[in-house]
Amino acid sequence: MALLSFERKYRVRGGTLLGGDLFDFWVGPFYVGFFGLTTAFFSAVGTALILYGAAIGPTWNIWRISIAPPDLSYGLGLAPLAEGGLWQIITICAIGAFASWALREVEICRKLGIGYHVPFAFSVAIFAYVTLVVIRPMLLGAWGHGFPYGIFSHLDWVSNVGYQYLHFHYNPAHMLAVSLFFTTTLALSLHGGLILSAANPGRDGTLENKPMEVKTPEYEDTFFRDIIGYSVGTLGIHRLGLILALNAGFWSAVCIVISGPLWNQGWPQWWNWWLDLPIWS
Ligand code: 07D
Ligand code: 07D
Ligand code: U10
Repeated sequence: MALLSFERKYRVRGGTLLGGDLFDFWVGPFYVGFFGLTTAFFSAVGTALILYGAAIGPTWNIWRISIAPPDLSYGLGLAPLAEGGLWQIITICAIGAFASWALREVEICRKLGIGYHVPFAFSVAIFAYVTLVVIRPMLLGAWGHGFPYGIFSHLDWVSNVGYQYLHFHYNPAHMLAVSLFFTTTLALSLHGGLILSAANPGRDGTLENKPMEVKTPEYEDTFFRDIIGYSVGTLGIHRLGLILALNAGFWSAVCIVISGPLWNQGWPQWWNWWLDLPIWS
């Protein structure tokens, strides 16, 4: 079914979580819904506050604009706007916008009668962000442990926090997260490569040089059986890809939330448990 005729069939009322029929309409290609309005609201307020923060700040250089969280001395209290209060309100707007976006995805899934896999996956990214700016700062007792909102300044934060634990690569959950990110790109490149090789197998190499036929999943399975002895299957690779990617985000959240709340020495020292095993003595 062509996209436009499918949209005519699909663009009917229903499936909303909140607001009933009131916001159940589209603007151009975008489904609106109650959560579309809340997304627009939180994004507009958050962006306006970032612009205001830039206006009262020292630079309009896009790389260097930065909205910093409050000083550690404010603890978990509220700070004046120019001293981290903006960061606090922007954080609320960001969480409001991300959560609204996820719920708008849920409403669209309900309308289409498909599973909630995509909003679930986005929720893992939101969880990583909330871990950085809410959960870990609360466990450490100060909003000042959140990262600043700026392109270069957030990189400075990552580097500084990394060196605060001497060598962040020795964080075992960071190792797991990094390996999962690498595995995710490996899996996507294998999958993208395999699908294109079967869907667009090229020309037959004869004088006529005719395009060859699209190959079936049996060919895809056989390629991996021949090369590594096993094929995870055409549905399986999507399950695997999702599980790898979600775990990359999840273990990232774990690696930062344990840095400080659970372990406050350098990460290399954590490995002393190995040297301390009783079997060596
Ligand atoms: C391609 C989808 C499109 C999204 C894009 C991002 C903004 C920010 C705001 C001027 C894959 C849009 C950007 C809306 C503009 C202001 C105030 C997604 C795609 C194109 N980072 N990070 C980037 C964010 C954190 C780290 C780039 C966000 C943590 C490192 C972009 C968050 C840590 C590097 C960016 C966030 C961290 C980057 C490209 C939130 C650990 C880079 C992102 C909300 C996770 C890279 C200059 C990208 C870079 C980079 C955005 C959080 C580390 C500016 C929105 C604190 C080491 N980050 N980041 O392609 O070039 O994502 O930086 O948590 O090297 Mg970051
Ligand atoms: C938080 C983004 C959430 C985004 C959301 C959506 C918009 C809308 C609109 C485009 C989690 C935002 C949307 C704004 C945009 C439009 C229209 C994703 C988030 C909700 N590290 N490290 C990680 C590596 C080192 C350090 C994670 C590698 C050094 C610290 C990942 C290397 C030191 C932290 C990772 C490396 C160090 C991390 C990041 C290599 C520094 C974290 C991914 C090869 C000296 C962070 C939860 C992530 C973390 C993190 C990878 C090196 C420090 C596993 C590959 C040794 C302090 N590092 N790292 O989390 O775990 O994404 O955050 O050297 O805090 Mg690291
Ligand atoms: C996949 C796939 C697959 C496909 C696919 C894909 C995965 C096999 C079949 C998809 C993949 C791709 C297309 C590849 C490329 C994608 C990426 C690399 C990922 C990254 C994506 C991007 C960088 C693009 C990001 C773009 C976005 C998010 C769009 C931006 C949208 C907007 C700005 C509008 C958002 C809509 C909202 C908020 C809801 C509706 C609102 C409006 C329409 C605006 C109007 C507003 C109102 C009516 C409300 C009024 C405002 C209010 C109340 C607030 C006012 C407040 C004030 C204070 C002013 O597997 O299959 O193919 O394709």
